Amino acid sequence: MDGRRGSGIALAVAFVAILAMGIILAVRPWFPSVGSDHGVGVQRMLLYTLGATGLFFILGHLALAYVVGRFSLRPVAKVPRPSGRWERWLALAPALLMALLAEGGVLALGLPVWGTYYGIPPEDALTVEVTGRQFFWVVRYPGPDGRFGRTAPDLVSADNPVGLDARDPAARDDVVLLNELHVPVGRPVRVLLRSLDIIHSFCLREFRVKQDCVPGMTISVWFTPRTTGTFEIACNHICGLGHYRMRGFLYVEEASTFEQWLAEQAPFVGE
Ligand SMILES: [Cu+2]
Repeated sequence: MDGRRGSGIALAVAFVAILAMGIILAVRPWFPSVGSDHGVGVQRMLLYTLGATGLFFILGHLALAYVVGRFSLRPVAKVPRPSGRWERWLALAPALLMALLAEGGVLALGLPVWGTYYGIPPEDALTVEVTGRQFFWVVRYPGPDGRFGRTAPDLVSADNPVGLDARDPAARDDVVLLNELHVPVGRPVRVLLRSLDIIHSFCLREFRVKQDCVPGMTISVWFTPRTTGTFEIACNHICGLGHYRMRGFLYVEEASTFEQWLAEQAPFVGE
């Protein structure tokens, strides 16, 4: 087999692989639809990353196929060797280009979204607290007073999943639910994330919301849901043998439906 035939076969294999990848990409929708404002920015960043790294992946493989096809069948002594300096540049230039295009692009597209998502939400935001536990989510609304009551670890029990302190006046109207989060559509929602045991990860994939819940910390993220419906709240961090069943539901409702629902919820302490 001569060098020309070898390179022909290598190129053919490379093109078949690219064609197969293209078909796979084309027939399968990759992402769930985007249901939040900041999610559009997250999506843009993900697609940019895929495009940039995908482009380098294909270029790298074409270069590899070319070199393999062109030089593999030649005796080693006849393969031209570049100078050391030229070799260093050949290694450095793609790395620099990759850093500039892929990492730089991700930072340019992602940092503003990051700043918004972790920043201070608008005044009219609804605040809810979500606490991860093995293996369920505890959702808490502050009630009409707008203040969350005090919680304490030693008050946590089977009947008191976040350890709400009934002696605190701010706790008396708090609403506590398990695996059930209701929010109004079109209004910013601030989620305060906590964990009572180990690290969990709060994930609303349609809204491009994902954040670890870390014991000892309260982490705030906010998003504005734009689509009504029922969505899954997944735990995105393997958190033990029951991780698979750590699953809640997010109900995005019209504002009036949400307000009515919230008004019907009995305060946790009063039960
Ligand atoms: Cu978990």
